[in-house]
Parts: sequence; structure tokens; C-alpha cells
Amino acid sequence: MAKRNLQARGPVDGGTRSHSGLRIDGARLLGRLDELSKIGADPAGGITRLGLSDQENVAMAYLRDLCAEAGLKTETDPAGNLLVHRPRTRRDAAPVLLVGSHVDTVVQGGWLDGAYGVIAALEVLQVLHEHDVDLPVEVVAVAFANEEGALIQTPFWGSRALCGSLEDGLAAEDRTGRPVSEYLVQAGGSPEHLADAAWTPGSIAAYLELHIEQGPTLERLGLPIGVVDGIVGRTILDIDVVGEAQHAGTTPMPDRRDAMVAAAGIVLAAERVVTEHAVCATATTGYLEAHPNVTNTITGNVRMSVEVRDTDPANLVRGEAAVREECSRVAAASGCDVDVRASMRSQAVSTAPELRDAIRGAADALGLPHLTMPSGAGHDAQIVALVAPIGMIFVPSKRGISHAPGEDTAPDDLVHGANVLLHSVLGAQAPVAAWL
Ligand code: HGY
Ligand code: MN
Ligand code: MN
Repeated sequence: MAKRNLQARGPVDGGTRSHSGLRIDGARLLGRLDELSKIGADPAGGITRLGLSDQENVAMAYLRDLCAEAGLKTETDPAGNLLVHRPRTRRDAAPVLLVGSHVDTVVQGGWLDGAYGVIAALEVLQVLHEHDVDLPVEVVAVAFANEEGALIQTPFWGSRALCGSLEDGLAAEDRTGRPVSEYLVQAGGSPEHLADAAWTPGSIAAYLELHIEQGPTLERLGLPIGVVDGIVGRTILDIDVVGEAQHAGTTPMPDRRDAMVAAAGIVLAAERVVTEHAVCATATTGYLEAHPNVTNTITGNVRMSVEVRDTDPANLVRGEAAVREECSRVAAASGCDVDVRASMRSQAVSTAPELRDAIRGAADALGLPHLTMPSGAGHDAQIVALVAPIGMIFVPSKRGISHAPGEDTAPDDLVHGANVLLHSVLGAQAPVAAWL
């Protein structure tokens, strides 16, 4: 995408003074979130709107319709990301202040993870448009495609593509082997031009993301706003355990190479890496598939994942090494072959102090107490952080529930968070313009 340098224009105070009375439309925000939550609503509970699936495509179409009604311009890039800008500017009027999140979910996920940040970003853009707010740094909203990686096993697909760090993207596939290119065409993207989704270095002046906390901290402290200071890094290990499928009644116990028993050993050992040895912050086995998955046959092979997280890169490396060591130990003890492959690594990152200040300033001006805190969840922001300064705002999650049907946030908190986003966009204008 061609880029040009944008000289600062408009008032450099960015309008926090001149636009201090601006507010988002709370009823509109909540109504749209409710509408979006119907797309991919899973009869078994929660929302299953997997990245690059038909459900994400319908959600993107819904967003495009909202934008058209609001007089905002949209574009789907070759990676399936939706970019939204005001009509009098070009989306490539770089460098821009990018604001957004994602609309895909995990299987039976919640209604707010990602969706909230996207609907709020569109709301902010619409309010700026309706009030014809002239800003030094143009604002572009984004709905990144496939942040979760639940269907196509490439988390942060869209943000990686946009930031130029999607290596070997077209090699991605779903668990049945269907290639990403087929999904991408359905999503309005373009496999042939995937590399063109990458923005020229320097064209993102800064990135802001509003998100639910997905943990219990803010609710427990009774605080409406979190100012994120850093985001956890993550390594996903895909593990294949190969034993021997055999008759469950006739095969003597010492003769077995039971992949299920070996996998169970890995699950428990990975947990102990954290609970007993405190090597890294978390270790989780979230995915496990047994074959042939038959009651009276010893399991022949298991495909599973173990992911480890930490805000300290050294602990992340140690966590991965510890899980790999446990896999070797289980292999030797069980007679199964255990193959371990890192399928995703995301780095722990810090947010920009200037953007933290802008968020704190916005919350203070709105009379909302806040806490500076880390994020234990991953976000597109941490991919953007590798090419531009980032800031992140959290609102409380009821009972800390996320990635599950019970995910929820009080309506007032949702509205407060979106107003903080609006005023962070305004308050960030001066520091961001100074970086250009
Ligand atoms: O897994 C994560 O932390 C994020 O919600 N994708
Ligand atoms: Mn998530
Ligand atoms: Mn999310």
C-alpha cells in the first residue's frame, strides 16, 4: 500500500480541551454489541464465530453495513481485515492512529472478547465524523481477521499480515487440512496479494485497543478502567503422541504403547511446570484429539497442544524447554513417539508510557478511577507493538470469565470504556503528532 507522510494539521491539543464534552452514544454501542452477538450464536451456548469462517464473514458484513449507514468508508484488505476511515480522508493517509480489535471468537466464546473493541472503535470514528472533529493524526478503525486462530491455526493472522510479520501465511490450514487460501477468498481477501496487506513501516503512528479484562482483577477492586502496561508472551506447542492402537481386552498392560496414557502424563507434567516448579506464569493443555477414539481400542495417537505464557521472555523460553523435557521423559517411559513443534510464538510487549498517560488523562477527566495492570491474555496490540507504539484500555469482566459463554461486562462499564477510548484518541493526538 502506498504511503505518504502526513504533516500535522488541525489543533495539536487534539481537542481534549476543545472536545472535552464529546461522548459516545451508549445506547447505540450496546445495541450494536447485542446485534453482533447474534452472529455465530452457538445453540450449545456462547458464540462460535471462528476467524475466517462464514460467521466471521457475516460479522464483517454487518460492520460494513453499519459503516455505510454512518457514512464511513470501508475496505477489506487481502488478509480479510476490515479497515474503516472517515469519508474525507484516505485510509492510507499515513501515518494514522489505528484503533480496533477483532470480531472472531474461540469455540463457544463470549460476546465481548474483541467485538467490544471493534464496535467501540467504530463508535469513536462515527462520533468524530458526526462532530467533524479535525485531528492532527487521522484515525482509522480496524477489525483484524482471525485473532484467535481457533479454525485456521494462526493466531493474530490479520494483525500479523498488516504489520508484515505473517511468515508463510498461505501454509496455514484448518485441522482437516483445508488451506487458508480457500477461506480467504470467501472472506473477501486475496491469497495472491496477501503480502500487500502489509503496511509500509512507519505508517501506523500508534495503535489503541479497548478490550474486556478477561480476568477478575478490576471487578475485585471495584475499578472501572485498567491501563495496560504490558502484554504476556505466548508459545504454542503442537504435540503428536504416537503409540499403537490395539485391542483393549487382549493386550497385556506391559505390552501397550498407549498414546492416551502418555498424553495424560504430558498434561499433568505441563501443569506441574507451573504449579510445582514456577518456571513460567501459565501452562495449559486446551486441545486434545485421540485416535481412533474408540471405547475398546487402546489409543493409537493423540494430537494435543500445550501453550505457555509469561511476561518475562526468559521465563517463556524456560517454560517451553521444561515442557519439551517432560515430553521426552514421557516418551522414554511410555515407549510412544512424542513430536513437539512450536506453532506460534508471540512476544511479551510493553505499552507506550505516553499512551498510558493519555488513557489515564482520559479516565481522570471522565472521573473514572483506574489501575495500571498487565494483560494475561494476548491481543492484536502485541503484534502491532513490534512496529508502532501501542496503548490498551481494559474494562472489568464479571467474575473474570472469558473464552466461555458466561463472559459479560456491566453496560455502564462498557459505555465508560468506550468514552475512555474516545478521549484517549483525542488525548493521544499531541504525543502521537510529536512522534511523526
Ligand atoms: O488467547 C488469548 O489470550 C487471546 O484471547 N486470543
Ligand atoms: Mn480471546
Ligand atoms: Mn480478544
